[in-house]
Amino acid sequence: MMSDDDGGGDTDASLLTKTKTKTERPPLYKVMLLNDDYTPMEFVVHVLERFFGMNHAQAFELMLTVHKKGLAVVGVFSHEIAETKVAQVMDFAQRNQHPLQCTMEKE
Ligand code: TYC
Repeated sequence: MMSDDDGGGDTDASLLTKTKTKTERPPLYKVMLLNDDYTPMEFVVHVLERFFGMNHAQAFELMLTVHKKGLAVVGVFSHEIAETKVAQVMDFAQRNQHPLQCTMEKE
């Protein structure tokens, strides 16, 4: 007989695991630029324009922030995009023989 069924569907905790209904957003990563004593300011400005879509004024301002504070977040992205940005900046700096460092960190 079905007399002890509460009619509520999948409610027997001893047999079923609750279905996860929350949609978790993927983690975001901060991409940061680090200051150094050798990379020319104009090169950093160019990097910010080229890889982070900034206009000249925005790029110049952020470059100065890194120069004065030691580092700054230049953007927040998904893991894959952040990795690509870091690789592009590091490759471009290396090819131009500048010690510019770019890193990523989970937000
Ligand atoms: N400090 C460098 C200079 O005086 C400029 C610079 C800015 C370098 C930002 C790196 O991420 C950086 N030439």
